Amino acid sequence: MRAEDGVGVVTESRRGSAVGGVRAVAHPNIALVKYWGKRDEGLVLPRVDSLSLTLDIFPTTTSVCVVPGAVGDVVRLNGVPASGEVLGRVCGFVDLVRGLAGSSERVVVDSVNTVPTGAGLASSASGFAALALAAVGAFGLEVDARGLSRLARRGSGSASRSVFGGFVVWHAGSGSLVEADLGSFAEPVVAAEMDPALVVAVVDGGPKAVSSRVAMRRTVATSPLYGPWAASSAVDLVEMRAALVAGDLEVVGEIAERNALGMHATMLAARPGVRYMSPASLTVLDCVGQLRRDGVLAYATMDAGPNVKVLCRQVDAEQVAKSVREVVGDGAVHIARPGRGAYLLPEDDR
Ligand code: 2P0
Repeated sequence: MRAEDGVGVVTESRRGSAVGGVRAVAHPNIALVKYWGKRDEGLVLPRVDSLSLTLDIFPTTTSVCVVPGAVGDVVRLNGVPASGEVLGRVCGFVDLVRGLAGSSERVVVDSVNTVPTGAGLASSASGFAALALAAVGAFGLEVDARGLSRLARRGSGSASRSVFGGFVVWHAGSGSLVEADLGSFAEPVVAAEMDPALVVAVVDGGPKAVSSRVAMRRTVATSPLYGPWAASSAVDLVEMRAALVAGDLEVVGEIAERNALGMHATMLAARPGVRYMSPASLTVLDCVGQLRRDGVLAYATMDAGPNVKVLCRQVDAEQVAKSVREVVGDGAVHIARPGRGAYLLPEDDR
C-alpha cells in the first residue's frame, strides 16, 4: 500500500502513544455469498467476490499502544499473552502498519473478544478489523475506509468486510497483482429496508480439524467442483444484489443457502475431502426445511465449521431460535441483527 492508495502520511500530532493507546471495536460478519479460495496468499486476494451481513453481537475490542523504546511487541488476547502462530500473525500485521508509517516502534496490543468460549464462531474478521483501525490510529496514519478495508484484508480476508456495517460486498479485484491489490476492498451495498436476523446455532464449539486457510488451498488445488462453484457464485452475487435492492429477503435467503451448500460441495469434493458439516448440522438443516414448510421464512448458511446460521425475519427470530434450540441439544443459540462497522472508542472512554 502507498500514500496514493488511500493511506496518508504520519501526522505526529495525532499519534496514539498516549496512555491506553487507541481503542477500536468491530463485529463479526456472516457471508451470504461466500469467500472461498485465494488467488494470492501473501496479499490475501480472493478468487471470488463475496457479500456479507455484519452482526450486532460478539464485538472485539482492541487497543494498540505504541511503546517508544520497547524491544518487542506484546500481544494479549482476552488478557492472556499470545504466542506461536497467533502472535506471529498479529505481529506480521502490525509490521505492515509500521511499514506504512515508516516506524520501527513496538506496540502493546490488547484484544478482548466477547464470543463466548466454545461458540465456534471465527473471530478473525472482527479481530483484524478492530486491529487495523486501532493500529492505524496508534501510528497516526490517515486511512480512508477503502484503505482500511484493504489493510484489514491482509490480516484475514473476511476482516475486510467487518470494517463496514450492514450488508457489505467485498470485491475480489482483477488484473495484475498490483491492480487486484488496489481493487480488492469491501464497501456497503445498497439494500432496501428489510428486517433480517441471523439465528446462530452452535452445534459444536470445538476447534476445527482443518483450518479454513488449509481447506481453501486444498479446495482450489484439487476440487473438480471449485471452478463451477466460483462461476455460479458470480451469478449468485449479481442476483443477491438485485434481491437486496428489491428488499426481497426470501430470495436473499434462497441465494445464500444455495451458495453455502455449493461451497461445502466444493470442499467435500477436494482430495482428500474436507467435511465441516456434522450430523448435528444436518439436523439443523432439516429443522430449517421444516420451518419453511410451516410457512416461516428461514434459510441456512454454514462456514468453515459445523455451526449453522439461519437467516430469517426479525419478527420470526424467537420462533426460529426456539425450533432450532429443540434440535441442537446442548448447543447454544444466539440471535443476531445487522450491526455497525468498525469504530474508534472516544479517548474519554479509554
Ligand atoms: C466467508 N469464510 O466468506 C468464508 C466462508 C469461511 C467460509 O472467510 O485465510 O478467516 O484469513 O483470509 O477470512 C473464513 O476465512 O480466511 C471465511 P483468511 P478467513 O466468510
